[in-house]
Amino acid sequence: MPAGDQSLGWDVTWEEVWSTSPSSGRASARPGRVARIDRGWSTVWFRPPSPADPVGDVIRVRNIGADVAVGDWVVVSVDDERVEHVLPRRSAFVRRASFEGQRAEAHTIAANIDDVFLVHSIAAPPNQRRLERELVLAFDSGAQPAVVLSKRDLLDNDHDVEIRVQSVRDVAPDVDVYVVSGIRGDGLEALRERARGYRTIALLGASGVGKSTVVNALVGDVVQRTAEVREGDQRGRHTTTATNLVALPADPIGSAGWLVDTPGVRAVSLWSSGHGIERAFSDIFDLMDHCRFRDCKHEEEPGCAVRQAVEAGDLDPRRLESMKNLVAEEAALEDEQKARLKAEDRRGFRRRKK
Ligand SMILES: Nc1nc2c(ncn2[C@@H]2O[C@H](COP(=O)(O)OP(=O)(O)OP(=O)(O)O)[C@@H](O)[C@H]2O)c(=O)[nH]1
Ligand SMILES: [Mg+2]
Ligand SMILES: [Zn+2]
Repeated sequence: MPAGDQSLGWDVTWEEVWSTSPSSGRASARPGRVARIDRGWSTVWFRPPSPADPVGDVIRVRNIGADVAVGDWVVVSVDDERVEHVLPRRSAFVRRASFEGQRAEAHTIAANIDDVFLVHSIAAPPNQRRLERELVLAFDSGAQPAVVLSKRDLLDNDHDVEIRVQSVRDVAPDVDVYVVSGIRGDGLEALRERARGYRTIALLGASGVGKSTVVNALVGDVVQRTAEVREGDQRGRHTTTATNLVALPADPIGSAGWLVDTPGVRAVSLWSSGHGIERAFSDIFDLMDHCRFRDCKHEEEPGCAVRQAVEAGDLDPRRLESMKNLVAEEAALEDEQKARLKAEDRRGFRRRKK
C-alpha cells in the first residue's frame, strides 16, 4: 500500500523518496500534505475531503521551527502535535522576503508544484519587466511556467487582445500563454487540462488580477473570497491573505487536480540562483553564443551578436537592460549568501573549539 494518498499527488517517485526517509521506519508514520499555514499552524491532509467523505482525514499541527510551505509532504510527530519532518521538495517557488534593510531571508510561497501560472490582467497592457522577473523565479522553482491573461471579457476588441498577447510572447518566448475570463468562463478548460492527473498548479500575481476568481470558476463554487479592485488604479485589496491548496474536483472527462491560490504580491525579488535567468532569457542567451568574444559584455565589443540584434530592431534594448539588472541582482544576492555562510562557519568554528 502506498504511504501517501494518491489523490493528493502522491506517486511512485514520492514512494521512492519515502522509502529512504528516516521517518518511514516508524510504523505509525505516514506522509500528509500541507494545505494551509496560519501563524505557526499547518493544516495537514492525509486524505482530502470528497463528496463521499466531506471532512477527509485532516489535522492541524504546530510547525514552529519547521521550514514548511503549502504543498509540502510532511510527517507529523507521534503525538499528532507538530510537523516532525518535511520530505525533500521536488520544486518550490521561492522569493526573497522583502524586509527593507534586513538581511536576506527566503520565503517559500508553494512547494511541490508542477506548474506555475503567472496571472496578469489583460485589461491593462502587460508589465513586461514584472513578467520577466516572475519568469526567472518560476523557472528557478523547478515547475513549468505558463502565463495566464485574465479578464478577457473586459476587452471587446480582438485586436487589442492580440497586441497584448504578443507583448507577453515577446518576453516569454518559451512558455504557453492562456487568455481567460473567470467571470465569463473563456479559456478555463485549457487550464483544467493542465491540472488533471492530480497535478498541482500555483497561481501567482499581483493583487486584484483575478487569481481567486479563476480558482472559483474552475472549482465551480465559491471556495475563495474575491473583492473589487480600487476604482482609480485598478489595484487589488489583498483579499486572499493565506496560501491555500484547493481541490479541483474530477469531472466526467477526467481526473482531478490541485490549485494553489496565493495572496497577491506587490513585487517579487530573486532568491535562488539556478538557471532561471538563462531559461527566462533564452532568446538573449542564444544570441550570446554568437558573440565573437567569449567574455563579451555586450557593450562596445566588436562582433557582438546581442548589440547587432538590438540595432537591427530584433531585440528590445529594455529587455537586455532588464536581464542585466537581474544578473546583477542575482550576483549581489550570491555575495550576500556567501558572506552569511562564512559568518556562520566562523561562529560554528569558535563553538567547536571551546
Ligand atoms: N470583468 C472581470 N472581472 C474579474 C475577472 N476576474 C476577476 N475579476 C474581478 O477582479 C476583482 C479581483 O478579483 P480576485 O479574484 O479577488 O483577485 P485576486 O488576484 O485573487 O486578488 P488577491 O486575492 O488580492 O491577490 C474582483 O472584483 C473580481 O470580480 C474577470 O475575468 N472579468
Ligand atoms: Mg485572491
Ligand atoms: Zn555580445
